Amino acid sequence: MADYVLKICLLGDGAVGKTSLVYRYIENRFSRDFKSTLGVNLLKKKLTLDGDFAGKTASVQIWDLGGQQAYRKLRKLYLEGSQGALVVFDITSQASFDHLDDWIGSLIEIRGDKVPMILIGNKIDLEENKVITQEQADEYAKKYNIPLILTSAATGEKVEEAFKDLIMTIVKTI
Ligand code: G3D
Ligand code: MG
Repeated sequence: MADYVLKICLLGDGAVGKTSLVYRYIENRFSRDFKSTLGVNLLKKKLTLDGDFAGKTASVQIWDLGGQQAYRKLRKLYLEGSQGALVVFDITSQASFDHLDDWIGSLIEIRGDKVPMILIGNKIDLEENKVITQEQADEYAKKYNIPLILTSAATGEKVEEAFKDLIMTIVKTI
């Protein structure tokens, strides 16, 4: 039995890379052959914590929701009981950045404004197609007072850190 049993979720538009990030974190692989998530994917990861929590174990349930509008009705169910979220946009997609308010708003509405969140700018390997600058992302993160982490599910850059940061933030609030 783990010392902590947590439930976290991934939020953000379709195609920002949510499923790829989860897959990278859990399997440490990247696959282009995924089907886009239809309903909700439920995955589990067990890990050993460090820092002040060294030696403690956590079992983390990761909820990965299809981002499409059709699943909006599922949002409430999905967000209830979430102890924290990775809120993901794609640095090559203006729309995914513009919709962050909507995702964060839904989460805050259900879980309150103290719910741990990390803003993720994914696909940093696609630097040449970047449309959202680091400054824009930083400014947005400051508005909600949440950390920003730039990741690539393709190369694996900062993916483990992103999940770990969220998990540690949650554990510290328990
Ligand atoms: P979603 O779960 O948020 O809907 P997916 O997003 O994980 O299904 O990813 C959507 C597309 O983006 C996929 O490509 C996937 O391979 C790609 N992708 C995800 N993360 C990254 C990344 O960090 N870098 C790059 N270059 N691509 C990424 P396809 O072509 O299958 O639509
Ligand atoms: Mg998906």
